[in-house]
Amino acid sequence: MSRNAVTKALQEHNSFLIVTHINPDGDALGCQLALAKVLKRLKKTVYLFSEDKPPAMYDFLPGIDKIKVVTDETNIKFDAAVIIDCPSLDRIGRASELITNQLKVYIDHHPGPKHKKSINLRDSKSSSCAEIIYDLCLKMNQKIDKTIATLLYVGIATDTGFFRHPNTTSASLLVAGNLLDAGANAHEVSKKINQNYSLKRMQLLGLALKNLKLYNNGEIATMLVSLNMFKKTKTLPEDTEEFVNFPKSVKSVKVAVLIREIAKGKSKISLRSDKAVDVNLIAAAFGGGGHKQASGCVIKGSLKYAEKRILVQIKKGLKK
Ligand SMILES: [Mn+2]
Repeated sequence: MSRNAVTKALQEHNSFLIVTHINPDGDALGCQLALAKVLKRLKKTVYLFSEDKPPAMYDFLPGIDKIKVVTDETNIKFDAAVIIDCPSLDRIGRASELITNQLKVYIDHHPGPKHKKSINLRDSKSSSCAEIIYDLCLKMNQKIDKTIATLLYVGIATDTGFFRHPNTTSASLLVAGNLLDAGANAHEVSKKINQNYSLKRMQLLGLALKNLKLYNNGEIATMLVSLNMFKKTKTLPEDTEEFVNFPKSVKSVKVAVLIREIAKGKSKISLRSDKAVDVNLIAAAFGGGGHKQASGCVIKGSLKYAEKRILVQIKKGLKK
């Protein structure tokens, strides 16, 4: 039902703002760019904005330079806003200032609310938004060319942790297979995303691994990254992407926690779990969110304070 509503809205409007969440990931960026390409084929005007500059590891995505960061000078006119990969406008940062009374189309695979006076395409069975955009392309009879195939493949591959996370389904593998047939190159994508560590990033990982700690009989693992470590290794918070997989790799661990000091007294937390614990609920207790097995939040306070608070909440979750 809502898939039809979305394709109708895409066909009937002439100009679009396509936005996604702060700290965009492979799914967010891949979908933004793939949908933009389809809309441009249909002779629509498309604006792409992001709160944050896309991480450098995604520089290889075709068209990535078309995604602009919102500034005070940003002044655009459009008929409809497509909000991808996030449940609400408070996750898109300043791009929300650009949206006034235009139609809003939400395309997402996270659990979230049904927004009034908007089109809501929310499909939490899909591994990624890329899987949903793939469907929309077929519905609109849009050819999946090599560029679109690559962009959507990046979305599915990164959101499923390269087909390892619990959201990997036969449907996501089938779509990924079709994308390879359409010209995406699995090896190239994996190489560009997974084997792109700089020496300084490896050194940061070394420092972080040194303080990996286990709690609750080994069921919880935490890894802390301080401002000082960033400074010592000349790295940025974006250099910790995927670090949380290391504590998650310890055999006994059910919940892995990466805590990064992003400013003095401000700690950013990434949570990963196996099926035993819903980390979306844990993150929500601190105003964050995400999925059952992957979520995040920010806690005001030092690394140690944030660790203490999150451990209490996780232990509660493990008891359930
Ligand atoms: Mn996603």
